[in-house]
Amino acid sequence: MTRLVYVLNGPNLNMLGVREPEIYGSETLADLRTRTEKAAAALGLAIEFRQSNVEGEIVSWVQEARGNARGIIINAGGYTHTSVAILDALQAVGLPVVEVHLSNIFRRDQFRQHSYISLAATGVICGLGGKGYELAIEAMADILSKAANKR
Ligand code: DHK
Repeated sequence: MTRLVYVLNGPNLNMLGVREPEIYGSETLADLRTRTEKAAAALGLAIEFRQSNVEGEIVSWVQEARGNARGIIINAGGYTHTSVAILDALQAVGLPVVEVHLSNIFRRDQFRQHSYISLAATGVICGLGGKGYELAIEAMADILSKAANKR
């Protein structure tokens, strides 16, 4: 059976390609989607790739993932540093979470160096641009295989 993983992207990630390319790179969100889909297909995962600028919509997608998906990969954009609501949703659904950021948030503004999302994440990948999404898929495939072996 194909294992489905939600890949959720937060605010302003729809602006990739235009938005501060020196920080976020020149790839568009569509490019990231293609990369992520290829990496997932190679490992036998299916993905549901989405982006929203609206916090509550992301909360609803996290809730929707429960029962539909095996895990969640999330780049919550600016909500990473502010959203107790997204953290609460991730903790409520209890699925494995891999957090990803294009930029190295630890080399940036102080306020970006704290992530609410990390409190729910098995691991965090940051600073590697679009490659981070491929690595997140690999990490999720490992997490899911280990969980399946324990059953
Ligand atoms: C994306 C954003 O939109 C920022 O608000 C975060 C993250 C970093 C990224 O690097 O992908 O601070």
